[in-house]
Amino acid sequence: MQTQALKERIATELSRSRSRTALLADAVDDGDLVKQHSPLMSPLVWDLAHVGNQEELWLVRDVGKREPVRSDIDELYDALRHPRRERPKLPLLGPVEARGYVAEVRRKVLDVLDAVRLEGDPLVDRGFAFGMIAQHEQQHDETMLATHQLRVGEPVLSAPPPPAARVRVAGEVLIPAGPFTMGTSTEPWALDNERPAHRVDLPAYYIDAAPVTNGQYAEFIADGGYDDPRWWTPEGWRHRVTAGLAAPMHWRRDGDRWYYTRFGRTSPVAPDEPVVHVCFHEAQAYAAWAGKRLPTEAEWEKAARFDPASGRSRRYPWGDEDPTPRHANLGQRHLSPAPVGAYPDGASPLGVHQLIGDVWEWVDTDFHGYPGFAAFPYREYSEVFFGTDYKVLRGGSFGTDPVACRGTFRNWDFPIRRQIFAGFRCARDPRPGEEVD
Ligand code: AVJ
Ligand code: FE
Repeated sequence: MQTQALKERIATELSRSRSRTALLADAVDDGDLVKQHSPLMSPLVWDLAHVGNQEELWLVRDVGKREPVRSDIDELYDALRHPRRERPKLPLLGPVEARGYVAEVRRKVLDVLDAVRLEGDPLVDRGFAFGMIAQHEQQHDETMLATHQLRVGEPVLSAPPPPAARVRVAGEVLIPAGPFTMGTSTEPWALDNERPAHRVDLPAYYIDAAPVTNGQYAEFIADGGYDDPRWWTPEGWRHRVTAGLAAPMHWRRDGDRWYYTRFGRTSPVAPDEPVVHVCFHEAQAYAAWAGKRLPTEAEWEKAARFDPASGRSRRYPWGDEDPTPRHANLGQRHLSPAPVGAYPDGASPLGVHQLIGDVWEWVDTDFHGYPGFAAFPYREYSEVFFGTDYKVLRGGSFGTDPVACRGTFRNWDFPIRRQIFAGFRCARDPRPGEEVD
């Protein structure tokens, strides 16, 4: 991309992320902005100043070599120093100060962007650090949206409903055996954990054509799935018992009907929407009950990116084109997942639907670096989380912005977490005698 076009794209991405941050922050009054709505989440005003602080650290100081705006507050907004539950007790910037701070940082960043050469140094080559910061802000915007979902009170957010189903999608898709390229070494704004591209050879497997729906999940509940340890791993069952899990988060039963509350509005659970707000253990138990399993991360990515016609891995299930509203339910345009079948134009060549958008999908893989992983530009983005504590999630949700969502993008969380916009789909090995080639 020409320098000027790239700089314009960066400016657009930075301003889009800031509009969303402002919308999510301004939707509540100052009392709600500084208060903690759940021990799992930061006060919204922490996220607000934290995105400004990260922007200052990387773009004002590191890339721009400018004087700090406020070096005295770095410590307060260092996520690894203070767990979320403790953040409301910190001497945080108040609403007026936080808004003033992020605006001042942004003015300087636009000045830096004007002057910078976007090549040479890998930190700025093809605009990487700016893309990283735009994505970082959008990631926090999804976190802020999750905080809104946990907030109690009158609804303050609204959006048009997602599109209706346009095609019937059901059953499973066979992904043929063979190698594919996982990860990327070329996508300019891909983060360190998505790199490098490497070959992975997989045996044939089946994967669900769509995420598991509320209707399907309700059958698991009705069949006593939450009361039968056979479906759960020992760790999952322990958690199911101690946490008293009985249905997805935000579901409530009234007689024989299920209701959920989303962003302050209660309605009957829509049977054809992907289930959301389940933890890894619930996903794993459902899959076992259904006679299947969760896909591995490699299986998910092959289903999403492998093009059987060319043998190549593409950026998205539909090809290399950036996501548009035609392809996927992304970007907080709607405040819920769309029904299964709503995005035929976003399907993969083999007919796997809604891999991108709607709900994050739990996969049965711990968060690790790919072969040849190198932390860049800081260990604290990914590397410090590698190990067996975190499970990977793929594909983004209705709350994820397109700039922070790719066929290679990797999210991760503890397997007990449910406040994120997470669902799943199932996979399985071919059965003996089943024709797979
Ligand atoms: C990739 C969503 C797990 O929110 O914890 C934000 C992204 N990293 N600030 C998170 C992130 C630093 C991260 N996740
Ligand atoms: Fe952050």
